[in-house]
Amino acid sequence: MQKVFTRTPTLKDVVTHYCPGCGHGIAHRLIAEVIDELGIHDRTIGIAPVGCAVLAYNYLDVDMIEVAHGRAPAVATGMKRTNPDKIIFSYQGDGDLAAIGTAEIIHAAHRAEKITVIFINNAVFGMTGGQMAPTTVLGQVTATTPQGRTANDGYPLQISELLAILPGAIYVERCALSGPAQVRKAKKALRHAFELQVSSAPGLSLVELLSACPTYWRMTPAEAMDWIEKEMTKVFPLGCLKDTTSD
Ligand SMILES: Cc1ncc(C[n+]2csc(CCOP(=O)(O)OP(=O)(O)O)c2C)c(N)n1
Ligand code: SF4
Ligand SMILES: [Mg+2]
Repeated sequence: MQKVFTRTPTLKDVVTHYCPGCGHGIAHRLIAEVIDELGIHDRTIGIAPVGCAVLAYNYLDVDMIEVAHGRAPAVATGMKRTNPDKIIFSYQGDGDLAAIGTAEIIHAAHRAEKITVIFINNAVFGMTGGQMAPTTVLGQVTATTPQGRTANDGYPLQISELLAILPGAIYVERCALSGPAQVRKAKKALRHAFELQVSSAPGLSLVELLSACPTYWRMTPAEAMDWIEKEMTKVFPLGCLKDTTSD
């Protein structure tokens, strides 16, 4: 019998702790596929975040380290500068990257660090119980905005747009893990981001992935996918915000 589908080797054959319908598992699989397709398994080092993906090193079969909340771009800077032949990626949630770690990501991009950043935007602090994140959309009910977020709580932070204006950010794209067509686009974007680092492109690449958190959105997995496409993309439009490497 001919084998037509198999687990990509960099994705470990283990049960994950993620809730049903969570986007983290999809993101992990895409990253693993890209690493295997590019043949960079032996020289890739990942940085796991503080957040629901804190155990990412249990699922991705590459060298990985865990760093303090939000500090991944600073640690990635040191790793890449001392090991320029390695492929360094950080994996960060919106609480990690767009709240406590805002300074680190902005300055890493500003310094044009040659790293790849994967930014999982699920519009909440998942790990700590679904509190409002900087990316929570107006009207969204969270543990800390029980009546829905208002402008008084701050407007949703569009961090990819902010980063795209920095010369040191050479590639910034926003995709969504909301269905097969969007997942395929997300994989293409992740592949491009890793390829840029493989080719020693002179700056930082970031792929933002709109990602479901059915548990704290209080939705079924199917409703959560729908909500990404109908509501989240109004605030976080999909597409390539910047690619200095394309014609
Ligand atoms: C220095 C520090 N401050 C706060 C926390 C508590 N904390 C743990 S995870 C987290 C937010 C995680 O949210 P996000 O990065 O969006 O990841 P998600 O769980 O949604 O994937 C916070 C505030 C911490 N662990 N360390
Ligand atoms: S709480 Fe949300 S982000 Fe965390 S594992 Fe569950 S669905 Fe995923
Ligand atoms: Mg989050």
